[in-house]
This record gives sequence, structure tokens and C-alpha cells, in this order.
Amino acid sequence: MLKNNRREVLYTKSFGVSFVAMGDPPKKYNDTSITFTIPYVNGAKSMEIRKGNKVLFSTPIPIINNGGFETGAFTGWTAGGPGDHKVDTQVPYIGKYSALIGFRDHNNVANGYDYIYQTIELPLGKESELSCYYRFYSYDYCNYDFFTMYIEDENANVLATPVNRCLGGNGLEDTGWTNVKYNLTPYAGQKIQIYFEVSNRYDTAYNSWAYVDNVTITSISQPINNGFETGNLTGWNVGGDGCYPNWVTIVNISSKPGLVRSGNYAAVGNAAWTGSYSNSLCATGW
Ligand SMILES: [Ca+2]
Ligand SMILES: [Ca+2]
Repeated sequence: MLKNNRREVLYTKSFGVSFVAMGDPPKKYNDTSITFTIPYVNGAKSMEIRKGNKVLFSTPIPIINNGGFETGAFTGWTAGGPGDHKVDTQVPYIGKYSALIGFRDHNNVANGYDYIYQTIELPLGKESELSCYYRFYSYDYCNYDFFTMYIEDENANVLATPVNRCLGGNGLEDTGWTNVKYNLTPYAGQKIQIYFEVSNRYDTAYNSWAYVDNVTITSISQPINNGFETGNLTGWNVGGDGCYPNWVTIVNISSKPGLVRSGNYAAVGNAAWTGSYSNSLCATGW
């Protein structure tokens, strides 16, 4: 069964397993291999295999669907525009397939925008990072044709533009496979679109096209207040062999710039004591 993030069942498939056994008590006689093609179900977050009510196997479903295009089709993606936008085998980054967008095979269309995108939902309370690879080919000069990557909300409003690239017009130029990493944590809990586009602007001269492959999103749970940016110890337990009860303190960058590596605050052990005490093992001062 496939479940959404509220653990509600979205899809169930039941099947019987042929089982041959010998003896008493029965010993398993053969192994049974079962292959299923599971449909793409929008909103499915986890998959379980059960025998009756017992969960035999459970796995999360990746946030992005078919990010390597290895289904050989745009499963999970939406593609459009006047250009090629097809899953192609000529220049994969990994596997057999990559996505082709732009005007490699199609004739140029003036002000033609060829694209693919996928709508995803980012998990709440986790940090998420997008990684993808693109390879942009262009005969055209800069500010004519672009490879562009947008992060959009689910209504297609642009939230960010991680990539907007044009090339030099020195014949056919090729960026080579180029990795993009982008922090999606600000959009945790939201639906967004990962959008790739090749634009051929102004006229029908000089073709451009791009391949996209290996689009992945990694989500990790971080400790609450891991950078101490609340300015206090929210989320943390404090203990140990300190010399006095409040031996961990928070410093801010304006008073102690050398002790804050990023952001405005850091936690410092045994550092705020400015008085005197008799235990020589305790630190005194900075
Ligand atoms: Ca691939
Ligand atoms: Ca052009």
C-alpha cells in the first residue's frame, strides 16, 4: 500500500503468493520472485508491504519522482513548449536516459520556451537540499538563449532562479555536465515546482538545447536550534561536569565575534564565569 504523509492509504494492491513446501512441518521448497509495476500516485510518501496486518517492509518514497528519467518517459514530470522536450538516450549523466529540452532536433521558434517541471511537497521540519545536473549546448550569443532553472510555488510564481546561463556564441559551446545544489529548507512543508527551461529568444537563429539528469532531493532532520540562533538553549539539555550549574552560555557575535562561526550566536562551555572560585580545573575567562 501507498500512504500519504498523514499515513492515510492512497493505493492498495493485494496478491497471493504461490508457496510450495514439503514435509511436516513444511519446509520451503522454492523461492518466489514477484515483480510489480506500481502506478505513480500523487502525494504518496511511503510504501508498505504487509502480510495481513503485519508490516514486512516499509520504505519512504523519494520526494522527487523519476529524477533520473530512467522510466524512459516523463513520469511525474510535466513537459511542454515548442521544442524537443523528450526523454532521450544520447547524453545521459547516469543511467540510460536524461531529459532533453530546447531545440536540438526541432526547428528554432522565435521566443520559444521549452520546459519541464515537477511539483513536489517538501517535508515539514526537515532540511532539504536539491541536487541536479545539467548540460547546456548553445550556438547563440549571451542574452539570446538561456538555460534557466526556477524554483516556483505551486501557482508558478517564481521564488528563486538558481541558474540562468547563456554562452558565448563561439560556435557550438557546451557547459559539460554541471552540478547544481540548492537549499530548499526555506520552503519546508510547501508545494513547489522544480522548473527547467531552455529559451530561444528574439529570432530563429542559432539553436540551443540542454540535458537534465539525476534530480534528487535529500532531506535530513536537524536538531532543533542547531545554530543557537534563538539566542538561548531552546531544544538542548545542559549537563555534565561543569564547575557551576549554568556552565553553558550563549554568546553573540557583537560581543564575542571570534567565537561565532556563522549566524549571530554560539554556545560556549564554561566561558561566562567572571568571578573567582577555588577549583583550579575550572576555566576562568575566555
Ligand atoms: Ca538518467
Ligand atoms: Ca537562438
